[in-house]
Amino acid sequence: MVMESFRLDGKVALVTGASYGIGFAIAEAFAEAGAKIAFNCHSEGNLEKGLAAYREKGIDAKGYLCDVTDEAQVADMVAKIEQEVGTIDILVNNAGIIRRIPMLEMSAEEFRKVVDTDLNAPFIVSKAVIPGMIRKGHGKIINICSMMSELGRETVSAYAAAKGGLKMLTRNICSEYGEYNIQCNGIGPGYIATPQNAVLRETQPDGTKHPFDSFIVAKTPAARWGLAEDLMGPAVFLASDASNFVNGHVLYVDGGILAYIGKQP
Ligand code: NAP
Ligand code: GCO
Repeated sequence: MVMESFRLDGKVALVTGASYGIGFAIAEAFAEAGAKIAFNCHSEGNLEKGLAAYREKGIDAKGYLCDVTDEAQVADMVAKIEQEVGTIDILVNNAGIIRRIPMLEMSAEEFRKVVDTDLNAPFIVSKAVIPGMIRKGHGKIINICSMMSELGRETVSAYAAAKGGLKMLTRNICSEYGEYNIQCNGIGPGYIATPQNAVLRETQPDGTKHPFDSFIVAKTPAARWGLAEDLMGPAVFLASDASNFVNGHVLYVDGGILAYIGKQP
């Protein structure tokens, strides 16, 4: 019954930063596979918008205001989810930020803020959720990594350092908790068209495409930006029993970027 192993019926999933964007698409896919959805963000306005968006999709998601970098808020959120939805079976550490600043112009505070959100927070949230997974005898943690878990580029030093660290945190959670039937894997999206990179896709004043837009299309064998929907199937796979012997792996969903030197100009 291999197709049954991809179902998430009866499972409780927490997707952080999921009022829109990649997190929302992953949570939508989990709901379609049968999971109960909890999500958070850290702005009241986006929480209401997110709840409305889930309702529009017919999903009874529970939303929580929580800054994932704040241990007390995370502990409070997890406790509320356990009371209101159930003990968490699936965690997606999706919440994240990026600051595109040349390193010599970036303050240590700005660097710390990115690392705090993109690396320290997945540690904090995973630490809050793993005890419940151990009690239940199973768990799935999916860390949303990046091309920058493998590659650098100008202006994203903090983000690349954090996402590289997140790849290794993924492997370490696998190593430390695999014996409790907890699988921790990463998804490494390529360039996915979301608000996070809208600035890199803006049409230029002369009506031409943003140079970065053309650059990414030339670097991607699929010759297109990814869509959040492209991550739905891989996320369901890594959240389901179909991946119970997959652990410590980062699944790159990038249209082939990491395999490709790029189209000749
Ligand atoms: P996005 O559109 O910028 O959404 C980010 C989400 O994270 C928002 O819901 C935001 O909530 C939430 N968030 C940020 N800081 C938070 C905090 N301290 N506490 C709680 N929530 C917080 O980003 P995205 O493109 O969907 O990306 C989602 C994840 O995928 C990120 O980890 C990103 O690094 C990663 N990723 C993105 C791409 C891409 O091309 N888009 C590719 C690879 C990896 P608010 O709305 O309340 O601010
Ligand atoms: C950037 C982009 C990337 C994507 C993603 C690629 O400025 O290069 O925002 O960092 O967000 O991480 O996988």
